[in-house]
Amino acid sequence: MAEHFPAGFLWGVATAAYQVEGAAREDGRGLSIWDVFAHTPGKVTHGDTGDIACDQYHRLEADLDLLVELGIPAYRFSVAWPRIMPAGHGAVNQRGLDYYSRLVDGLLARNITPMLTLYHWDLPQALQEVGGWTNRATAGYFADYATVVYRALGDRVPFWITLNEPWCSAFVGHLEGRHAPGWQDEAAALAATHHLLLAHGQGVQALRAAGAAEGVGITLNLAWNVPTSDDPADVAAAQRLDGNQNRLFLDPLFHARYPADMLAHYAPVSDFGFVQAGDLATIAAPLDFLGINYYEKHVVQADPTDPTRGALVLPPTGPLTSVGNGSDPDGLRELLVRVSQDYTPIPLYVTESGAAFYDYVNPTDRVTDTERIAYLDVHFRAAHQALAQGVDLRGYFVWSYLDNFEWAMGYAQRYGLVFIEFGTQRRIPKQSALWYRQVIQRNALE
Ligand code: IFM
Repeated sequence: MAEHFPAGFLWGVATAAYQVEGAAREDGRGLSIWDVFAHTPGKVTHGDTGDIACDQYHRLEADLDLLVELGIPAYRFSVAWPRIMPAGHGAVNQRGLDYYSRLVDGLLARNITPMLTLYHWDLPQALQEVGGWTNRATAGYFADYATVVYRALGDRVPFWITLNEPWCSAFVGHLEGRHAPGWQDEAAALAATHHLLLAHGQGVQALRAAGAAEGVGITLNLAWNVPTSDDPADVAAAQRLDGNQNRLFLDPLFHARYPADMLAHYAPVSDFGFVQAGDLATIAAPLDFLGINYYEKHVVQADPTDPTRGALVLPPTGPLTSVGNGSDPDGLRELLVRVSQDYTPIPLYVTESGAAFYDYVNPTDRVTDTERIAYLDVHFRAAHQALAQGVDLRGYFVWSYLDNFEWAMGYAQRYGLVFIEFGTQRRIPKQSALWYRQVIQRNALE
């Protein structure tokens, strides 16, 4: 029996500016923390950078035409803050706005719905030099930037996502050091968390003031954490990971408070003195939708040797993706149900879900990525089950449209529905892209 999705369910694909655009030094774009990080020896596999990436900046029309050919109804992209405000605040670079205006017009002319993310990790380097996300002022600059972008594109873009995955910006960037700015400082990660959330809240205020009566949201990457046993130590470890990655963001956004267990857990490193009166009310301003990115279930074991959260994520079992993730669609269903039951009744979108595999172009010039089809199929089914359980899920965006710059893993990992031959920039739709087109046409799974 076919599993049908509701009429109007929004199917799409997603990308982010630094991962696909290239043209890193063109038309007045300023430097971002990722330009600096990627150009620092040893930070990215093979020394790859986003200087050229998929060259979408120069190949925009062809990439938009390919979306039509693949039958994609919605495109989630991000705006590069340093293209719009090269110094992070102050002077606006009109050529940057013009590029995104062309992108949005190009989508609308092709009947493709734009979903815009304001911040997908490419902080202007000039702001990093005065503390980046550990500096409270960055939140205010973000709100100014949001106003500028909304004034330019607000009449044409129906979906506005303030931040993509603030957990990664805060913790992968400031504690693990695997992402820009590459710090390893837990107190800094916590300050960054708060200032990112504050930027979101002030950004929402700015968007509303500029006229966004609807279509404003944020995207969180949530993980499903389950203890490996019912030993209380394992249960507590799973709770800590859940607290760090999920509740540290969901609670302030939807309950206007930081979780008590996280405040207690982090007390030795931070007193959360960066939280000022009124901040939590700003952060918890009503939203119109929530984006959820889902990639991982964590099976968690207590680990007293882990200095940060006393937890070990056990290696996943079963078939693995090329970045070593398992395929755990149940986690997606569980998260969607949990968020809608415990946090918010607003519409949800899966704003990213996908997998990297060792794709290659075979002698008949095809990419037969059957693993990706299987992965997407079971995750779409999980989304369908969540709908059946009453979740107000409105759409699903596959990560990613194109193979692209996968941050610290450079071009070594391929998440795209479309294969990119990076030397020539040739685009080759994978079998999964053709399969996805059929899912979208039928609005159903076979
Ligand atoms: O490529 C990233 C994306 O930028 C944010 N979410 C996860 C993806 C895959 O790692």
